[in-house]
Amino acid sequence: MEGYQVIHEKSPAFYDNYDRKGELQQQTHYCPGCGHGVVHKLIAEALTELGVQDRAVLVSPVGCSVFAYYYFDVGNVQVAHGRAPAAATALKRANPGSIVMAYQGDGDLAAIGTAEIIHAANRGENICVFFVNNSVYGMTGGQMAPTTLVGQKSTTSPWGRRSHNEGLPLHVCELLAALETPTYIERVALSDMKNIMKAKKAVKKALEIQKNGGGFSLVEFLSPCPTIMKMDPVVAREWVADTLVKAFPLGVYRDRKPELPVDAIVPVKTIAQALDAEESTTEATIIRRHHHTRDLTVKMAGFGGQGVLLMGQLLAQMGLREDMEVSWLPSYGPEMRSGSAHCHVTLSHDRIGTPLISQPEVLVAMNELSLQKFAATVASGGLILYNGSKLPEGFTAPQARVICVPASAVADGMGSAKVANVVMLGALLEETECLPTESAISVLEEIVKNPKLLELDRKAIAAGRDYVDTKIEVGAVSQPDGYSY
Ligand SMILES: Cc1ncc(C[n+]2csc(CCOP(=O)(O)OP(=O)(O)O)c2C)c(N)n1
Ligand code: SF4
Repeated sequence: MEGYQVIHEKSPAFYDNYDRKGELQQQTHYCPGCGHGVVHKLIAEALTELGVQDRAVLVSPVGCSVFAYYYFDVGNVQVAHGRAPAAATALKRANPGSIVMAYQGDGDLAAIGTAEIIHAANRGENICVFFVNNSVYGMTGGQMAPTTLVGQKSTTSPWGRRSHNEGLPLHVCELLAALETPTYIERVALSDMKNIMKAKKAVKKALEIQKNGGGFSLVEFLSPCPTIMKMDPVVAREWVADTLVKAFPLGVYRDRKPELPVDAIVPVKTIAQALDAEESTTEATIIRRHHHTRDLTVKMAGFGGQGVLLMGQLLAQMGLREDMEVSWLPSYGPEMRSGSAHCHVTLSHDRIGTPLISQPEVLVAMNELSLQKFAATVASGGLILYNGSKLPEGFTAPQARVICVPASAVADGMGSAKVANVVMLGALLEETECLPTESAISVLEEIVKNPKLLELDRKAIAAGRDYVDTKIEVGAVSQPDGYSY
C-alpha cells in the first residue's frame, strides 16, 4: 500500500489459504492466546531463513495441533498419539536429505509417547522434536498431563495434583539430558517477547543442527493454554512466566558438538548393498524393467481364508521379478478365518509414496460384501473383478468396468476350491496386462514346492486367463464385449 512498508508478512512456509471452511481460510483453529500458534510461526520463519522448506517434513501429533498440516506448506504426516518420534525416525532414515520435525504436546510426548521419545533421543536420531508443554491435555478438555503441577486442578485431578497419588511432574528436558546421545536440548517459555525471541533462536538452532547432520535436538516450549486454564490470554502468559517457569526451569540442558556428523558415522547403503546383492542399475535391467509391465494400484478383498492376502503377495512378488517398485499392505480383523480381509498392492516404475490406496484402479472383490463395500472407491475408468457369475441385483458402479469371473466355481470345477484366488489372479493378469505371464509362473515355481499343487496353480492361472479371454460375463446382463457400463 502506498506510503506504508509491510514489515510483518505471513511466512512463505505457510500455505496462502488454509484447508478449512471458506471464511476460516485465513485463520488457524487455535484458541486466541494459544502458544501453538506462536510455535508454528517460529518454526515457519526458521524453515524459511534456513532455506529448507522444500525438504522439510512435519510430523503432526494427536492433540490440539493435530491439524498442523493445514498450515505448513511442507511435507506433512499425521501420526497416531505419541508416535511422532518413531515416524520421524523412519522418514529421516528413508530420506536422509530431508529435514524432519516431530511436533508434540505434553500429553502426546510425555504420557502415551514416553517410550518413543526416550528411544529416539537415545538413538541420537538426526531429527528435531518441538515439544509444547502447556501442563494439560488441551484437546480433550483439560485432563491431567504428566507435566501438570502439584496442586494444579484438572478434570482428572479435581482436588489438585497430589504427589503421593499422581507423582511429581515429569521434567522431560532433564530426563533426556541424562542420556549420552542427544545433541541439543533447551527449554524456553512463550511468556513474553524476550523469551519468545529466545525460543526463536532455539528453534533455528535445532533445525541448523539437523541440517548439518548433527543429531537429536529437542526444544520444550512452556506454553499458555488460556481456554483450559480459564484465563484471559494475557493472564495465561503471566501464569507461564510466574508459575510454570518456576516448576520447569528454563535453559540449555544439552549442547554438545558431535564428534562427527551423524551422516558420516552411519554410511547410507542401498538395500542391495546391505544384502550384498547386485545393484540393478545396468542398462539391461532398466530395459527389462519396463518391458510388458504397467503401473497399477489394486485392492483385493474378501473373507479371511479365501487367500486374498496371498493373492496380493503373489502379485507383488511378480512385480519384483520385473524390477518394479512394489508395495503390499494387508488389513484383516482379529479373526482371520471368515472375518473380512483385504490388501492393497501397488506396482510402479517409480518410488512408491504410500502403500495405502484410497482409489484403486482395480478392485478384486472375492465376495459380495467386498463388492458392495469397496466398489464406490474404485477410480473413474477403473476395473472391478467380481468373484461370481452375475452381479447382485441392483448393484451399480457407473465409474468402472465390472467383470464377473466365477473364480470359486472355476476352481471347484478343477477339484480344489482353494485355488479360486489363483484363478482370479490369472483373470487380473489377462485383463490388465500389468505383468508378463512368465513372471507369474516363475514366482509360483519358487513358492509352491509341492509339484501337484504347482501344477494345479499353473492350471488355475491359465483358467483365469482363459475365462477372461473367452467367456466374460458382465453384470447381470451379458454384453457382447464383456463389459458393463
Ligand atoms: C490412542 C489415543 N488415546 C487417546 C486419545 C485422546 N486424546 C486426544 S488428544 C489427547 C491429549 C493431547 O494433549 P497434549 O498432547 O498435551 O496436546 P494439547 O492438546 O494440549 O496441545 C488425548 C488423550 C487419542 N486420540 N488416541
Ligand atoms: S485448548 Fe489450549 S492448547 Fe488447545 S488450542 Fe485452545 S488454548 Fe491451545
